Amino acid sequence: MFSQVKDHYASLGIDVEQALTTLANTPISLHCWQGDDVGGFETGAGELSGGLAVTGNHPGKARSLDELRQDLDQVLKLLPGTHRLNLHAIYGDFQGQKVDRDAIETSHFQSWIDWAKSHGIGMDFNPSCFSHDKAGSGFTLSSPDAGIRDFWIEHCQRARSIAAEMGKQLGSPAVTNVWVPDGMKDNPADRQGYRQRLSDSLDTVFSEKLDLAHNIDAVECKLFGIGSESMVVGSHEFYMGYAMKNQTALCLDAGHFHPTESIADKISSVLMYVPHLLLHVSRGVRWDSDHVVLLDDPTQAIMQELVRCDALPRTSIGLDFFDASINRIAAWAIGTRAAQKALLLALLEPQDKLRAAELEGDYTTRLALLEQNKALPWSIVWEEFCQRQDTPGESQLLAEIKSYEASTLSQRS
Ligand code: RNT
Ligand code: ZN
Repeated sequence: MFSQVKDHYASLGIDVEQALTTLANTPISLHCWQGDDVGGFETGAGELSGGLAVTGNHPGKARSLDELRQDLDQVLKLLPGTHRLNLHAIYGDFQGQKVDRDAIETSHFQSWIDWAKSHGIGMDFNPSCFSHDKAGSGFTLSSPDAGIRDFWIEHCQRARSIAAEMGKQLGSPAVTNVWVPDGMKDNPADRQGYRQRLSDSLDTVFSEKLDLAHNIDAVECKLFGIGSESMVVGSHEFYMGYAMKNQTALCLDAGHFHPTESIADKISSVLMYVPHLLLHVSRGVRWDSDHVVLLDDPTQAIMQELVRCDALPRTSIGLDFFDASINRIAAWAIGTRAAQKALLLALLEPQDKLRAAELEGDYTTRLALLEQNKALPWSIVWEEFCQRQDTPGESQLLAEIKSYEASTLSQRS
């Protein structure tokens, strides 16, 4: 069956083997925070804040580092290809000690680095500028209080050094993504003051030059959050300007724009001026930015742009969603696989023909080819990919998840 399908694609000018090789070589960075509802493992951890909210109480949430690793092991078995782990600073191995954010060190993350090494995967990292007393006012790096700013600057600087050490030990640069929740519920009187302070703080955070072979800095914007409806200091314009000026990577989160605004259209523009792109593949629904990724039109559009712009070598693909109303392993696996399926579909487009038709002004052919492509038997190619990678196909996925739920998740109470 597969070989017939492959021949059919070949007759349309599409190289299936090439697509599968690219797919296998494109890691997705798994966000650790889907496993425990963005809780983390700090000793005496406080409430989730910074406008982040997780709803649902499906049983089986990881309560410890060991449980989270156990879950990640399971998720990796459900995913074809080789992936990465995207860790937040609050997920350190703190061994029951109270380690404040301005005191984190590589030693607190060494067991994660070892874990990643044993799996042969890379890591990415994030300072955690939320769920903390010193973020209680809603401001961190842009706070009018110099003491608060300095605290978070120290945290972010340490996060970069830890990430560089991860990258060095694992032989693959860690992308360190700075996202801060800073913003205002109601109309500010001095937007510019906040933005100037954020810019100055970031300059200090990034002042130490790190080897790009070990660490890549990224900054993430947001349109609004719960409690920051009127202004987010780190808006799209702010960070696009900052990333261009300072040549950092820019993070685009699919859920951080107006509901009809697509990040797909931004990729070709942004990559003209910034060296690297980080994606938080996510799904916005009305005011929420973090639903489980689906094989839907926005996700396909993102992957199409990455392929059509030949942007994969300069893009890190991460995920960002958290759903506690369903089995968390299922959320991870289904969301990641949806992103991979969207990428596969994009890799199976007849690019040359589409471009030729477009350049000739033959938009009829362009439209017809795109529609025809949707009806091609791509799912056979996906099943072949899963089989070659020794991972469950679509029809086996749920049974695997249910069996892990019965054997492991349901034992956690
Ligand atoms: C929040 C940002 C950010 C966080 C994670 C936990 O709106 O999207 O990326 O979701 O860092
Ligand atoms: Zn995000």
